[in-house]
This record gives sequence, structure tokens and C-alpha cells, in this order.
Amino acid sequence: MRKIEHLGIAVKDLEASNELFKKLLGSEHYKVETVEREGVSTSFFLIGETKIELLESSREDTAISKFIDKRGEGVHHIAFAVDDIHAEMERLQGEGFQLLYPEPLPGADGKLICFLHPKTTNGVLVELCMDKPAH
Ligand code: CMX
Repeated sequence: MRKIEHLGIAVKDLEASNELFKKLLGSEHYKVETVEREGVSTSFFLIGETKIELLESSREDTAISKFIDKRGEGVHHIAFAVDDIHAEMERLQGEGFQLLYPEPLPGADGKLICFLHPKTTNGVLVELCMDKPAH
């Protein structure tokens, strides 16, 4: 694992939270992106070498809407940057962590991603992410 790539924060209203985080961080979000597969609208803020990803559910019964119903708004996941996501998935599976996908999937912000089940990581949803290869 190289560094914390981003922190994901579940929010009810992306537009209102963009305004709030703009005031908090003193800078604007640099992109807004929809991930259809996950049913989320996201926005990204850069803070040093790390990012904050705000996540709003765009339909019912998504991971984000379930999370907000159960726990309210707040920190949803920690994403770590990795150099080789396949190797890291194999290593972590060998260590007994439960991967949520057998193969990496395309995520927001030009990444390949995989999640680890929070039940196997002290209750914290962990994401691995790697820049998508150029070809
Ligand atoms: N962090 C910590 N615990 C979480 C969690 C989270 N983000 N989301 C769910 N849980 C916990 C729940 O609190 C619940 O715990 P209890 O059994 O103690 O009540 C348990 O996990 C099961 O929760 P659930 O609401 O029944 O949800 P599911 O089992 O259907 O799904 C999970 C949980 C983690 C497998 C699912 O949320 C998932 O697949 N997440 C990965 C995908 C994702 O989060 N996508 C949104 C972000 C996309 C992006 O970044 O672009």
C-alpha cells in the first residue's frame, strides 16, 4: 500500500455538501462523476496528496443509501493507492481478508478498484485503487 488515496464520505445532498466542504477546505471540488454501477454521484476535492470523495446515492437500495439509513452521513471508506492491484488482492486474500470482487472493477476518477469486507477489517470498509493502465 502506498498512501491513503482518498477518504469516502457518504452524504445526503451532494450539492449542499460541496458547498460545505468548499468552506471547510478553502478550495473547490475538481470533478463530479457518476458511477452508474454503484448508483452514486461523487465529487472530489484535493487536499495535499490525498482526496476527499463525497458520495450521494442516486437511487434507492445502493450501498450508500443503506449506509446512511443505518448510520447517517459520515466516513464511509478509506481507499489505499496500490501499485499492482492484482498482486495486492492476492496477498490480502492470502492474509484472510474477504475481497468483495474476484477481479478489480472500474471505479471513479480513472481507477481500478476492489473493496474488502468491513467485517474482516475491524469494521472499516477498505478500498484498494490503482490508476487504470493507459491502454
Ligand atoms: N463501513 C463499515 N461497515 C459497513 C459499511 C461501511 N461503509 N457498510 C456496511 N457496513 C456494515 C453494516 O453496518 C452492517 O453491519 P452489522 O451487520 O453489524 O449491522 C454490515 O456491514 C452489513 O451491512 P448491510 O447494510 O446489510 O449491507 P450489505 O451486507 O448489503 O453490504 C457491503 C455491505 C460492505 C458488502 C456493501 O456496502 C458493499 O459492497 N460495499 C462496497 C461498494 C460500495 O461501498 N460502493 C459505494 C462506493 C462506490 C465508490 O467509491 O465509487
